[in-house]
Formats: sequence, C-alpha cells, structure tokens
Amino acid sequence: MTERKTVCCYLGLGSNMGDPRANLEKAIELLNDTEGIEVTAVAPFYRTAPVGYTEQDYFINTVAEINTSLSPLQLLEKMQQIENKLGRVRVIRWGPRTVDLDLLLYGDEKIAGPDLEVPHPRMHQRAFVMVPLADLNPQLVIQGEQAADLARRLAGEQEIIRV
Ligand code: GSY
Repeated sequence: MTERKTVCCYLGLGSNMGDPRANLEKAIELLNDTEGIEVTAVAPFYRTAPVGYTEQDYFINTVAEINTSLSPLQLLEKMQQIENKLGRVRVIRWGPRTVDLDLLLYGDEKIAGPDLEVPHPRMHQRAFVMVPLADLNPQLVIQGEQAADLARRLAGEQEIIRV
C-alpha cells in the first residue's frame, strides 16, 4: 500500500486544572501513540497568565511539533478524542480546562472552514503560543513576522515564565 506523505504541524497545548504538567505530558504521550502521528519535538513548559477569561488559574502551556499522515480534519478529530479522554471539563466557554489542544499550523496550508481555521487566527497575539513555538522554530513566519520577533515582543507584554 502507498503511504500518504507526512506533514509537519504545530499544536498548542494548555492546561489549568488538576495537575497541569501531568495532563500535558499525558496528552503528548497519547498523541504519539496515535496511528498517523509522530511527535518530533516538544517545547519547554511555561506558566502563563490566563488570556481572555481572566478569573481562572494560571495555565501551563507548551507547543508540540508533529509529523502526521492524517488530514487536517482527521487530526482535529484525534485531538478532540484526546481532550475527551483526559476528561476535558469546560463549564465556561473560555474557562478552565483539563487539557486544550489547538491546531496552530498544518504545514503551510491555509484552511478556513466552519470547524477549523489554520493558521490559528489568534496565535500571533498570544505569548503562550508564540514563545514555545519560537523555541522550536524561531524562523517560522507568522502574519509576516518571524516567530522569534513576535515571541520577544509578546513576552514583554504578557506574563509568561519558563518552568
Ligand atoms: O486557547 C487555549 C486555552 N486558553 C489559554 C491557554 O492555554 N493559556 C492561557 N494563558 N490563556 C488561555 N486562555 C485560553 S481560552
């Protein structure tokens, strides 16, 4: 059988319930155990101030680089299954969650569908995404700017500490 070619993708991971570090480590393990996904790198973990709904605990965030033979929607479905498996609880829309997985980049594809927008439309505004992403690939260009430059600027504006 012919193998589907693989695509390099970046996923954002965040948790602010239970044991956030353990939740992220488990999510990474489950991603790597998924057929069609190979985790190739994981950025350091960061403690970050909540963005959006601020009346909640600080998050632990990181970014994972993967190679996948799955289509974008297949990948999204696997990510949602992992969130559910880890008991994602989301009482408030932007509120606390056991683990949140965001598809940031799927190769250099642009996708604007009802269920998925890639590149993630707000990633360039968030230190909790851009700082770990720049650790993995500082030369990526996001919205016309290098990831390293975006990360440096956002880290000066938003609370983020490597843990
Ligand atoms: O979009 C991911 C969930 N999320 C986060 C997050 O992961 N980290 C921080 N610091 N704030 C957040 N607000 C939302 S929503």
